Amino acid sequence: RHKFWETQPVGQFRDAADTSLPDGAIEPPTPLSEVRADPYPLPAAFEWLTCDLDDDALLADLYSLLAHNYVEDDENMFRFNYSPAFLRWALKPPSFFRAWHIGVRAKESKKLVAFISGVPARIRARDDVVRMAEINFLCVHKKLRSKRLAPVLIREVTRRVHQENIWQAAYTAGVVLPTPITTCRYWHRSLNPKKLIDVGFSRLGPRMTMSRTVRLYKLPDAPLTPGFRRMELRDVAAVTRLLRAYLAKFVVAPDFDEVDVEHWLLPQEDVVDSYLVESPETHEVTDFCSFYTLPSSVLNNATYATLKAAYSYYNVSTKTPLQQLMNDALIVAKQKNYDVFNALDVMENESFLKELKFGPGDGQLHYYLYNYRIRNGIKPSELGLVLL
Ligand code: MYA
Ligand code: JJ1
Repeated sequence: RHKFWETQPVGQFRDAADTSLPDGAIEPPTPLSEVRADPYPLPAAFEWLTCDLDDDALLADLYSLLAHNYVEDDENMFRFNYSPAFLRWALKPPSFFRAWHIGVRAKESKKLVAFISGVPARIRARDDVVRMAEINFLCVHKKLRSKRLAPVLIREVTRRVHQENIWQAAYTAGVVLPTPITTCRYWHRSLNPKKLIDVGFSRLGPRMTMSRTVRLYKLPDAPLTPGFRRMELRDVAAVTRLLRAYLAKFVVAPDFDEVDVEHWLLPQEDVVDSYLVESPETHEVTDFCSFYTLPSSVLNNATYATLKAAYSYYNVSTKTPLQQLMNDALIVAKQKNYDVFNALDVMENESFLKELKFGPGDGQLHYYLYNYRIRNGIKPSELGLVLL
């Protein structure tokens, strides 16, 4: 059934019932001298290209490949449209490896036709902090689909990760592969319901008019919690303490230090936004919320070309109730002209989704680990990891 995935060190569907297999690495590391030294062969018309994302022309080519060929919804109405600035942020975290930004181009035209990337991360599974690669942005041009290029890209990124003495990876996909550690649902909170309905992202509910719908999703003009403000560089230490304490509660979560927090959570316009609550009395940072910006192209609509979507990222509440904190996140997103606020049912998100008028989407997101078994998997609420 899975000619490629059956050959890989991932949980196999046939082992699902076997409770004797232990948690942890599925196969041991091999000596670095045994890691294949040269790139896997590509079909003759193509060549590997290690991408320099500081090169604006190359970044524009990657942006364009993804804007035209990356992930769509099940009815092909929308396609993710990651911005160049977002791609640079996502692919150049602290200690990134340039060799893990892997393109394939046509030898003759030099056109970029496929891509896969990894970035390094420390991810904790139960009490085991593991150096991993986070694999993302796997993309093959629409004209080159179903030619078994994806397995070559995956083997090549695996080889380059192994060369750094890293033997595990984390990734997400909309498709079912062997074997998810958990399966999450997307939830959506309308901020601009009229546009969402016009582009076919959502529908007018039964017995609802447009004006009733607009009223239903109305939000205040400014955040309600006293002390709610944008995160700044001076907050990195406090946010790191809050986040580390919170993520410790989950079975699988990133192990963030201050360097990671500065990169992944310090606000960058139209890339990532973070807010916190600073107590007006004690000036203590007690709560934190964040979202990243991922527009989608609207395919085949005469009026609108893109949807501006915010995606819930990491949120921590110790004093402000999570529901109130996320309501303030919705308010700032609305003020910044986002059309929709999306969230997965990870961490404690279930506790606010329905109350804040999120509705379940038609998409699912499956989470995977490579060469790491977690017996029986976990529940979405036990997952403390959000990939971009
Ligand atoms: S998920 C986002 C993936 N991208 C898209 O969905 C964009 C639109 N689609 C495409 O560009 C293509 O359809 C892709 C497949 C490139 C997805 N993850 O070349 P093929 C397997 C893993 O003939 P194509 C993300 O970025 C499929 O089951 N495997 O197919 C995370 C089959 O294998 P098998 C996938 O459609 C990526 C084989 O590929 C996926 O032309 C994590 C068919 O290949 C998928 N999303 O191209 C990658 N889709 O026969 C794994 C299909 O066995 C990382 N397949 O069923 C693993 C860890 C590596 C590092 C390890 C370090 C230690
Ligand atoms: O965005 C998604 N679905 C939308 C649009 C559906 C259009 C028709 N297919 C959706 N809308 C309903 C919203 C409604 C708002 C008011 C309240 C009730 C709900 O459901 C879905 C997620 O739900 N997105 C996708 O399908 C995109 C792909 C998701 C898989 C991503 C794989 C990522 C790989 C990462 O590395």
